Amino acid sequence: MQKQSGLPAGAVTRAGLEPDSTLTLDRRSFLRAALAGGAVTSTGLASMRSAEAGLSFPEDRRLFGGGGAVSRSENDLYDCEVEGDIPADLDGVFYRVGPDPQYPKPAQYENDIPFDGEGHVTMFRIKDGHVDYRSRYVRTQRWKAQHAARSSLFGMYRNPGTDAPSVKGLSRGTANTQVFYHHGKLLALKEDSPPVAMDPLTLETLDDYYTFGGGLKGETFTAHPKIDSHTGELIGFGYEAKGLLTDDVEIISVDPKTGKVTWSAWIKVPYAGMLHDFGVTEKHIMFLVIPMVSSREILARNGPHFAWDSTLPSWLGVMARGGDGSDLRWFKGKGEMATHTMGNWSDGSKVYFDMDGAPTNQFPFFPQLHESFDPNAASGQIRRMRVDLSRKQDNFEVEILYPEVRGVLARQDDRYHTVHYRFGFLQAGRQGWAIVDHQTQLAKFYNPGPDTTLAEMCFVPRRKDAPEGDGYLIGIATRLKENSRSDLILIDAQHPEDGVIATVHMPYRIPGQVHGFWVGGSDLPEV
Ligand code: V55
Ligand code: FE
Repeated sequence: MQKQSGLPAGAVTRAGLEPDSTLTLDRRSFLRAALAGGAVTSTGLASMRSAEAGLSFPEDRRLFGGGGAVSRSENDLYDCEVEGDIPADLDGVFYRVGPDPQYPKPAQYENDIPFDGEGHVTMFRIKDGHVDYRSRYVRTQRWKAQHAARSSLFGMYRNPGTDAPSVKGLSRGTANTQVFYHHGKLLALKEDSPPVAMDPLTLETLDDYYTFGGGLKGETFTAHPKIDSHTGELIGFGYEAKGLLTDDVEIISVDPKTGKVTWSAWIKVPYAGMLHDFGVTEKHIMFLVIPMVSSREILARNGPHFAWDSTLPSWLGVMARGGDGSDLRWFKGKGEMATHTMGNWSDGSKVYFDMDGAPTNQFPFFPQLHESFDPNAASGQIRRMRVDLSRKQDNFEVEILYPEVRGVLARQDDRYHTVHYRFGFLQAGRQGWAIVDHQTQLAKFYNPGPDTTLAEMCFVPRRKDAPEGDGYLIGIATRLKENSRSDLILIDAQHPEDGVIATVHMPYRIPGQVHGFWVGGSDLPEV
């Protein structure tokens, strides 16, 4: 029954552990986020905020900032404690970033959502079996203004109408979603604003409004750029790129040596919906527009930027790379959710686009316009979208892969962003980290046990030229029975069931994470 995999017999575990697994953030932080949006009166919220009253966050800090709670502490830890053996030839940096609220919000915005905290970057430099840790807030324009004022000045998530008048004209970007390394710069990203460039070794902020030397013309840039698997170019885009609520999308390619923009195009989307991630193949660019929408009316409620409108369809757009976007075609689909690209490729006129997603909204803190949030329908699965550009086709097709694997935050071996790929990775809630193999069509898991939650993992190639999927998964484990202390763990991506190879034992809880990124040592600048 076991299919030929080239892997040792018995190394494969079938999926099928827990059908109802977790959602995008862990369920507890979701519940707290939901609570924070309701009429909470008992948790000290009434006593927080305002400079003259002294600085005070909500009593339960997890109400604020989601799964990562509030850290605010920038640390250096030279030569971390390591249990087990870090492979002697493992050389690189594991970067991660997440929202870490700098100041409590004023009373009228205390139900702001976890996605709005200020970006706090952490890095683990791994070399010769040693690990050095560093964390720094990104010095965004927003961070600097609030630092000087010693208070929150920006209101609700991506709703500038809620800001203090004094910050008009400053970038609202929090740089809290992903860190990405290209042309020698560490880019801290939030999709409502341009990148913030940081020094990859010191984490010093170098440019709080980085436009690739003026090549990025729009006002926004995605948290999920891609690397061309052949040329090393970065391909990225920005939505609402001509300003709040605009239906304009800018797409750019960036040279890996010079950092200059080598190609750009502008397109229009069917409606202003969340475009969190996208697809780039050798030949095509794909956008999935989902009914997570914004509008003047939604913003006028002084809530977060987005709301879920179940009456709208989804639209999959496919265009050629390198052109002017005039060939863009839109294919219609059910109004469903998809957040992160696992992988994608073009095969002649056919394009394949794998994302994690669900039949409905997966973010309970974004209001729904027509019905209440359904946590069961929000459980994530891997969805393969398909169109054949040679056909007269109006709709795109969707297939659910590995239906028993439930999770979010899909990743792959980052060396395969634009080409046919074999291995995908998923943060699969109580199932642990899932590794899916599209060749054998089997899933394997690393399950840390009941007292630990796992953040998103990154794939680390065993060597720069190792075959696809041959390497490690690296990421943060949160020890729930140890006051949520953090460990960095390393497992073999082909043998997750063997357990951890090495644990970097942190003496405290480190800042929360949305996404992480691995950079090999030979790609880093010389010290
Ligand atoms: C996402 C995360 C964001 C955001 C928009 O995971 C979408 C999806 C951490 O911020 O602003
Ligand atoms: Fe993301």
